Amino acid sequence: MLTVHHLDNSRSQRVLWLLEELELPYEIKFYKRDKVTMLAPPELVAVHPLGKSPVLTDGAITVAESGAIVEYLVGEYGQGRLIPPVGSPERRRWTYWLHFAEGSAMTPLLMKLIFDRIRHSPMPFFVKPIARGIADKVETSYITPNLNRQLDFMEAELRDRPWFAGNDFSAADIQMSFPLEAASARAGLNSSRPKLMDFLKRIHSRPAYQRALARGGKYAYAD
Ligand SMILES: N[C@@H](CCC(=O)N[C@@H](CS)C(=O)NCC(=O)O)C(=O)O
Repeated sequence: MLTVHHLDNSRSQRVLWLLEELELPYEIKFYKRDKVTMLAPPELVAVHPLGKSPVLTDGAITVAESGAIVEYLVGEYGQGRLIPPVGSPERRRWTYWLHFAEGSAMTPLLMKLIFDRIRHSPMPFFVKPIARGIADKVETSYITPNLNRQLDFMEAELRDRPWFAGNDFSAADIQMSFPLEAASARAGLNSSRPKLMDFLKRIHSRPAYQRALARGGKYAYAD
């Protein structure tokens, strides 16, 4: 049996969605974030040493890291679905976006989350201007320019084709959903980038996405 170790409001929603798209049977083990720190509970460390979600177990096999889980599920159980043929331009793009989502897109988004939290954290009044000054500097010199450049790039890619790998929906789109949902929730992605907004609309209307939401529960793109 495939088991998804699922943390609320997290990237593991993508794994549930992929399983629904592939129409595979699976069970979910639920973990709740700490309400103050937002961190995963220590029970997840028993499943994988990093204690992060998602983790997939398939009998004695444990797979962590969402891109690796996507590759595992599509490779072991996909029967050619949601992945373009080897050697095609679509497959090269599939691999690129699968890695881009966590390897590049999430970096400025996570930094933005952290520096926004620093800005709003309780601290002695005399430290506040210093902390805010540092956060503003990092935001204007690194985070915002990188976020904007990446969003412009993704928008331009979707002007050339409807899905990230090509004409067909694929697991690369599932992997790309999280950074784009996070960007629209808390990093300024809006109707000024219509292709990306339309991508979000199209994925959210997929029946498998809806089924995954119903099984996984509340989802608010936390980190
Ligand atoms: N690159 C990893 C990131 C894993 C990750 O950071 N997961 C978050 C949830 S979205 C998490 O477990 N956060 C809670 C924590 O760090 O304790 C992946 O894609 O699987």
